[in-house]
Amino acid sequence: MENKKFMPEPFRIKMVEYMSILDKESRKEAIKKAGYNTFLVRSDECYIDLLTDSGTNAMSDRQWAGLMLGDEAYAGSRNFYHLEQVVREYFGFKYIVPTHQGRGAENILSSLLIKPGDYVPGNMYFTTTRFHQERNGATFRDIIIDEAHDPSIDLPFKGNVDLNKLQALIDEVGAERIPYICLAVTVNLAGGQPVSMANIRAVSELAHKHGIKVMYDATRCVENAYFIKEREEGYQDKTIKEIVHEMFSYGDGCTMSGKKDCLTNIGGFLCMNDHDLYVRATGMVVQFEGMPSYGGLAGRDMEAMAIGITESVQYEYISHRVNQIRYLGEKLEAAGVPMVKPYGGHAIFIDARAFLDHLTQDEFPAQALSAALYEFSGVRTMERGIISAGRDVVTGKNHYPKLETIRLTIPRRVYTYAHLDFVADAVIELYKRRRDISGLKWKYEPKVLRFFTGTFETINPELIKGF
Ligand code: PLI
Repeated sequence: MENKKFMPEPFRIKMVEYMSILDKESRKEAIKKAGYNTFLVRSDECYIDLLTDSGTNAMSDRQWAGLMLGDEAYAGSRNFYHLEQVVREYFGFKYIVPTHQGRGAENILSSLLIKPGDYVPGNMYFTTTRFHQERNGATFRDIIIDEAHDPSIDLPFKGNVDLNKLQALIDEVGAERIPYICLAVTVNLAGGQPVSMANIRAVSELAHKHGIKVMYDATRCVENAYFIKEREEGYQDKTIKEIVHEMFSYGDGCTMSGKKDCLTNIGGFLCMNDHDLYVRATGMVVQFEGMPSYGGLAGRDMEAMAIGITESVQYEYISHRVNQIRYLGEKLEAAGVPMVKPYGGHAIFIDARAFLDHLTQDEFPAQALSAALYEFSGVRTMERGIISAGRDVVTGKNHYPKLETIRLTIPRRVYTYAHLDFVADAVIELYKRRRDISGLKWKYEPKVLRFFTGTFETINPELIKGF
């Protein structure tokens, strides 16, 4: 029985949180009031909330118990030393600087390593990560394999770096203008796609040959390790902990959003092996986050993060997590819903361009689909397409990403297979009515990270005709 394809949740429920179920008219009003931006819908107006897996994790009884062990001293909290010990043991980096969340670490790393005119290559952009790189004067260069931009290509390691692209950049601008490579494991915007250990090793070799640092975006590193165990020759008998440790052994440091794979609701950190960089990072953290022994976090949050890391590498936890995504993906695929393949580690990405093939990219198909799914069912998702991609900082023109998707992001340990059945039914029903969905146009376009707070109007009189 323990070999069933979809084993039930590997936890039982000790505390419950009731969800809101709004009627159709209230949902229509809510999404209109939010300017057709699901980021601006109130949490109480959502039924199943798949906006993000960031900070939405359910903590375990052990983590809640850990909160009571919070040492809220301004300096030298014992929870910091616990976190430091766990990160050293599991990630293998020498130094750790806690931050309030991932972008706090990105801010410090980018400010310390980038000079104006530099280039930062990465395996696809992430919104906040690229923002900090550009804010410090760097140009981001996408060096992911071409296949990652095609939703239909099914490859085991679609997050891999194209080494020729990396070499070409080094030849073009010179290694001295590339302070580091940002290597994301997994790649969020490619659909949660993993990087193979062989590719990590090869990137590290090439980068280090030219004196370029390898800094991981470790946000979803446990999910990456799970895919390596499942898909890469030679790793089947290794533990997730061993694989995570090996992945990081090839690099120089990382930024981490603890709100994802550390199984907490807040927190992050920056790691490095270089002592000088660590000293400079502590100089920055005191300016922007707090003492190097808390970095914007309460002691209890650091404790929860330390415990969360140890739980995240448990096989029962991570295999269930990835299988939940797969379960939802298989249901949608059976109904012909177009999706990014293969299914990633944290979310299903629906191909909004194919779903709403009557709209052009300038009519914001992903934004419209995300709004329509909310209106139709109360399920909240996130646009990951032209709105998230923003404008070129130099020309001011829109980026036109090949991937125009909505992300159905599964929070960790929060929803059950029964919830996913509801989500699948909602998407499949909406797919039958896809031609009724209107495109959108801007009402207010913010200058920075516009997807968070931008608002829209429908092009047709109704978002979903006749609904
Ligand atoms: O949200 P932060 O500041 O803790 O982390 C920023 C961040 C960095 N890298 C990656 C790959 C992320 O996915 C990420 C945040 N992601 C969010 C908020 C998400 O919804 O995917």
